[in-house]
Amino acid sequence: MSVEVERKFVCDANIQDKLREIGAVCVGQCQFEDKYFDTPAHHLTLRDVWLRCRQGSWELKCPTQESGNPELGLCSRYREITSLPEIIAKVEAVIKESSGDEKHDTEQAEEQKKADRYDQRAATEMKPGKKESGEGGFPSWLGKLNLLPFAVFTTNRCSFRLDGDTDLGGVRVDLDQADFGFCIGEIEVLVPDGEEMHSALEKIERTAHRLGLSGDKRVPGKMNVYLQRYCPEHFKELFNANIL
Ligand code: V4E
Repeated sequence: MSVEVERKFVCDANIQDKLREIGAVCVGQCQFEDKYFDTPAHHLTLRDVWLRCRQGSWELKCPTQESGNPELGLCSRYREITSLPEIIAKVEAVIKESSGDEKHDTEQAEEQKKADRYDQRAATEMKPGKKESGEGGFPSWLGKLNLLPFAVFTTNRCSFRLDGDTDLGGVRVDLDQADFGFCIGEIEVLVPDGEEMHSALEKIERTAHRLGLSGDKRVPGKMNVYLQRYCPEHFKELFNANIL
């Protein structure tokens, strides 16, 4: 398990030239589809927990204890889980914890209505017979946990590494172009779980400085913009809960 520390930035037209000027090397381009899942009542995203299937591989991003640490500044920090049994166990625990043991009947009925609407939407939106990981459509654990897709988009990514530069080893810069017409850059360092993040934050800061990034505000990511455009109610809920 590793922890991803990253800072997003708005890219201008010269970003690739600037990256090369500071010694970054393009290590490849790829395209991937992300499909994000949650319960109809948004038990996961309201806890800042993000479950996605990227090109058939499951990934879960969870906040760490330090996610609210002011030292993070413009950076964010998430634990990434990629082992499916661990993902299922964590998702189950988060849903259980956030739905609580007791629910009023009206609340349950409302949730069921939402689930039915969600089911109908998923049934019409998802292509029948499309493979997710096993044979024939969605894996059964998704159904058991009442998880349905709420966002699907494709990203074209160009990745750079700064490994040649001794003081910036391990820094990766991704330039993402999402298919809904949104571009974003990310400076990212992976830190083994349990290790301190101070040097990762310093490397990110130095890279941002060398790239001439001057903004002092957090930059919205792909999901932020996607939800704002296509799922405004979900976005409002997360915004009001200070998640986005
Ligand atoms: C953690 C999170 C989400 C999951 C997607 O994370 P992100 O790093 O934005 O996506 P991507 O495609 O770059 O993943 P990678 O390839 O790097 O693994 S969606 C929303 N969040 C929360 C969040 C937040 N609150 N603030 C910021 C700046 N980013 C993400």
